[in-house]
Amino acid sequence: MALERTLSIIKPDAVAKNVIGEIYTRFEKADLKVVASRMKHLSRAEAEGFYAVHRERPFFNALVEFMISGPVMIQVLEGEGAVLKNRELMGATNPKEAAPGTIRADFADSIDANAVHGSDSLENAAIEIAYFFPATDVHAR
Ligand code: RTP
Ligand code: MG
Repeated sequence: MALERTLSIIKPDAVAKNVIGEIYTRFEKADLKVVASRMKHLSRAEAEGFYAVHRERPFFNALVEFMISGPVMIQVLEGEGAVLKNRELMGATNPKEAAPGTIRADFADSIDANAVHGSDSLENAAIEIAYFFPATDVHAR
């Protein structure tokens, strides 16, 4: 499997619950390295741009409102098969359907407040990483 990078966001609900460290520990135990990170309170325009693929979906406004409700922790994760590995660590979008032991099963409250975002493909990972980080702020190690 190839070395990949993926974009992860710890959403406002999980930041408010003070579980940034617990979630980072899961990345580390899965051999994913944090190669960039930044806490940020997204503007409405930033959140709308980030989730632009969902603009026509019925949940778009609720999603944007939630994502700007407090600061988020944004990171680039690097590792073998990082995109799929991070999605597996996250669990299903709806925490009620997330497998036991996944981040969403353990920390998420609802399909809206679901603790984490992760890129869903290598192609989207590159787009999402560039959305938040200039190349000089991502550190190979
Ligand atoms: P994310 O992009 O945040 O990592 O989540 P995801 O890939 O698992 O899910 P996605 O389909 O990309 O949806 C983005 C976020 O929109 C909310 N959502 N609500 N009510 C609904 O049916 C519904 N579907 C999606 C979720 O908060 C999801 O994380
Ligand atoms: Mg998604």
